[in-house]
Amino acid sequence: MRVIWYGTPATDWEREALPIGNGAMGAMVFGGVAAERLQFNEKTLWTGGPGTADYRHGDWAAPRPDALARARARVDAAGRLDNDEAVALLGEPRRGFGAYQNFGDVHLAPHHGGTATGYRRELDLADALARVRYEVGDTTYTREYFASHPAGVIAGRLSADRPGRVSVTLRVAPAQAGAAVTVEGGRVTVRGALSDNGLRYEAQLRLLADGGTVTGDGDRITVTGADSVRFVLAAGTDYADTYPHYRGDDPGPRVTAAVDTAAVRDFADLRAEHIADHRRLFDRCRLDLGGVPRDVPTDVLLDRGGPGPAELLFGYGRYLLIASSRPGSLPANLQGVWNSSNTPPWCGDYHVNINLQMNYWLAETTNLAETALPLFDFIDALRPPGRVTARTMFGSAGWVVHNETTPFGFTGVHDWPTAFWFPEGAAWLAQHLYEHYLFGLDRAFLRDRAYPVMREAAEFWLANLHTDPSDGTLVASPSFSPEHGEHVAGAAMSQQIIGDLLTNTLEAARELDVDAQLRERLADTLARLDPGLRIGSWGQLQEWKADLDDPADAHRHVSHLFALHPGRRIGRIGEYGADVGLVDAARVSLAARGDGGTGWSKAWKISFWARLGDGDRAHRLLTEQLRHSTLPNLFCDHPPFQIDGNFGAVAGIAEMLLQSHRFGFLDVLPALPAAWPDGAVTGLRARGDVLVDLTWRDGRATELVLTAGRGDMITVRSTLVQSPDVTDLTTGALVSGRRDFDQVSFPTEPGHRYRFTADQA
Ligand code: FUC
Repeated sequence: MRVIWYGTPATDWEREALPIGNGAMGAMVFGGVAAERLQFNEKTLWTGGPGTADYRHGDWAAPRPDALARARARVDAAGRLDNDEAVALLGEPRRGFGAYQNFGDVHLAPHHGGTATGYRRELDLADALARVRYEVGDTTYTREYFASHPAGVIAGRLSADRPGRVSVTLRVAPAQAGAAVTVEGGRVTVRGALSDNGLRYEAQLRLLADGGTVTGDGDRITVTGADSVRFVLAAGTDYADTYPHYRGDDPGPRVTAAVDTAAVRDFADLRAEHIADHRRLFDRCRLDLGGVPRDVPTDVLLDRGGPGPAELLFGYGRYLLIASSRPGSLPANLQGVWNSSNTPPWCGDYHVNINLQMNYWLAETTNLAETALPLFDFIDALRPPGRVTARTMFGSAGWVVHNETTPFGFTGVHDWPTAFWFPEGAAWLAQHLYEHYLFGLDRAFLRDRAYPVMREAAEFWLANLHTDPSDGTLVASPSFSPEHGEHVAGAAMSQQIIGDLLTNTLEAARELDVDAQLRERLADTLARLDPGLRIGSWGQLQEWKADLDDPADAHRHVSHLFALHPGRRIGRIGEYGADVGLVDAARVSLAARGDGGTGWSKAWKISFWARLGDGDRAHRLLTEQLRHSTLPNLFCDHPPFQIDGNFGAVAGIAEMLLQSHRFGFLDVLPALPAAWPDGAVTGLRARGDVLVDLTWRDGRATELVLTAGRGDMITVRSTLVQSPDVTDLTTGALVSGRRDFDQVSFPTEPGHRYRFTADQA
């Protein structure tokens, strides 16, 4: 079952309305009987950046080489820098940062009198359709909405099962002051420029009725006695992701072309094209825990618990990523694409000290690699301003981005003591490009897109690592464990992220056989780098170089476990090279942090426990998230609504079912909880371009089918491994492998499918 549904209309945007989106645009559907509302967004509608009164280009990166040298000297001498002092030395008042904006609302007032019965409001995750259905007297009314990526529009249709029964008044209410609304011949146009930065925007809606009469009056259109009514809506701005001006063409012609092309098409065609486009991505991966009864509304099911809500959350998270991250627009922000406020929490921005990264953790593992392309475009666009910041703030090569950023290339700092200093942002983002390569093995991508980004981020750190006078290791200084503690040298997360970047860059350079000199420098630097992996007095993995960790500390960021997830330095027990001492220390630290936290924090802990092989504890965190950090519409509640937790939970579930952190090594059901004794998953993706379909009964795998994209050696660890022989389904032949306890290694042929079954022995 991949439908979420409710027996009443939504009244609350955050808790109840249902999201649709095509990557660039999003809408929240309320489904009111007498007053329908679709709040809508377009992802580039942002204040801030060039054109903002208090913004001066490059201001965030005022040259202060002295400040950095002084901060480092203070840390060297005293071991720490108080957060307010750090801000006084290194901070800048944030100017022209801006915020993600609301575009407006489409209001529909159906005129049918009478009382509605049999009401149902649903979101079909597989077809990406929002539906509303109810009866008034002898007539059944149906509404259907979708956001088409190929057509670039949001489309809706209101119909009845009896002719001439659809009468409705429609108007579009812009959310921006000064917007001009015009209505002409079934077309509503909203046009304006943001007063903050002059960004031009335009939305157009075209309404068409089958039968009946259509009249325009002031700012509204009224349809009377139609068989059905349909509309298409497009929106855009003159934003472009190009430094330093960030402006492109007037959106008017694009928006006109999108609505005019879509309006003349057969609605059924438009809908079929949309469904096919969505299903091409959505259907690739599917989790079945057998727990979603058809007749229980989603809000009731959420209260009941059991495997059903987890199964829905998995499908919903993948649905949300497809709806909020398609090529051609910005990546998913803190709220994906959905935002009803002009002053959203944290500006609805791109936090790169965990949140933006978490948004994409599921992209590769749940077989939605294309949805990561907007992230890669965004990273590319950050490099030119990031270079300016590296040069002016650090006097160095490379590119850098700090704690949070915007579509206008904000790569500097601000002056909030607990969240301003995080020059590791670029290094962490670069990990996503390398992972995209490890999953898909597209060498051209590695050479042309991933490696240049990685190398330039590595150059920044090669220029900025500092020799710690206390032990001669190379450290980041000052360094700040996200939103926790003081400014020190070599906080664990800084060191682990830098280690990850330098290791990946070295691997990539070797793979591409380029940059021999740089490879030497990387290897030398790695040998001297403090790895940020220390075991402290109570057996914990230390968050800082000094043993400062408090066992009673339940801070939501678990930054020092980066090396466990999403890093791979601390392997799972059984993975080649895993250090048992570090694994145990990670477990001690994680247990001490507890099962609480914000939505995204719980989601991260699902992946951590899965990496530690503790399926029941991972499941406990998932249950905590579903019970206490999930709203009735399944949006993750930080609080408030923040989408990273939705995406992080899906990634965590995938991590419970399959791990492949060591290239070529597949760990099957590494963290299956007792609460999911039976289930099946198809289309999970492993590094090395392998697809995995899996069935389990009574907590044990019963069938495993692998599709090898490339021919290579694969090692599989599973309780299913009983003999060294694997069936090649493509040829029907038995392939002889090498068996080692519960692992078997065997050669694969490109495109072939291989099966393991319980009775294969
Ligand atoms: C980080 C987190 C907060 C919030 C914000 C958007 O700063 O510490 O909890 O998620 O990002």
